[in-house]
Amino acid sequence: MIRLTAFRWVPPFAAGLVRDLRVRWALEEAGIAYEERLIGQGDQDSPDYRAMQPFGQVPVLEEDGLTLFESGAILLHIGEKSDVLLPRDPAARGHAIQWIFAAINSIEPHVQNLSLIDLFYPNEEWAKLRRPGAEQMVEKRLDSLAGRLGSRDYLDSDVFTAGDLMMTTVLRILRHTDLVARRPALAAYQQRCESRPAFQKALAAQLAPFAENAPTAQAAE
Ligand SMILES: N[C@@H](CCC(=O)N[C@@H](CS)C(=O)NCC(=O)O)C(=O)O
Repeated sequence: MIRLTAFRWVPPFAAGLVRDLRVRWALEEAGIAYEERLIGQGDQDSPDYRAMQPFGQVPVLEEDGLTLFESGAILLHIGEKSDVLLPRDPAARGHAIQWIFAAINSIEPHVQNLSLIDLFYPNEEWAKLRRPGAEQMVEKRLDSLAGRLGSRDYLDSDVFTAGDLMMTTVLRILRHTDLVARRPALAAYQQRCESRPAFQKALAAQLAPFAENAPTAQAAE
């Protein structure tokens, strides 16, 4: 059975955004059962874990002796098992893969940059100076994305693919802003993708251990 490594607990600002969500969602869309291995901060630097994930991050997928890190690579791997994620038609498949890369390569770096400034360094002088430019870059990318989406339901056609899955998880990182909400077509698109039962199951599965393992006030002292 597939084993997915995820965090046992993260602070609320990260809950629902951790990148194993993409993998859980893909597995749910593909109808593939999995078990989870939950790790804590101390585990990230262990030699055993670094052998699987050189950067000490999540997610990691293990399947029949294969170990994979990088959510994009994992999504492509799962996509091979599911026509829902990667359509059989070569052009549609190519486009789905194209949108996965667009999400993680053309949009996520800017979104992540803004999120780091806002969530980790909000009071730093350099961050206050950098933020307007960082936000402008995100706006530019979102405008282009909204322009391309137009009145379509999904990025490439009227059918959901792994490209939409990845793009939705990237847009979610902006939830502390109104940048998506200010673009109604994008907001509706995100909502459309998130209303899929597979997403709802994946999100609930990521959040469940966080609730169970939340540090108590006493332990946090
Ligand atoms: N490019 C990697 C990024 C993975 C990543 O950023 N994981 C975060 C959680 S969303 C993490 O493990 N952060 C902890 C750390 O970097 O120490 C992927 O897509 O899998």
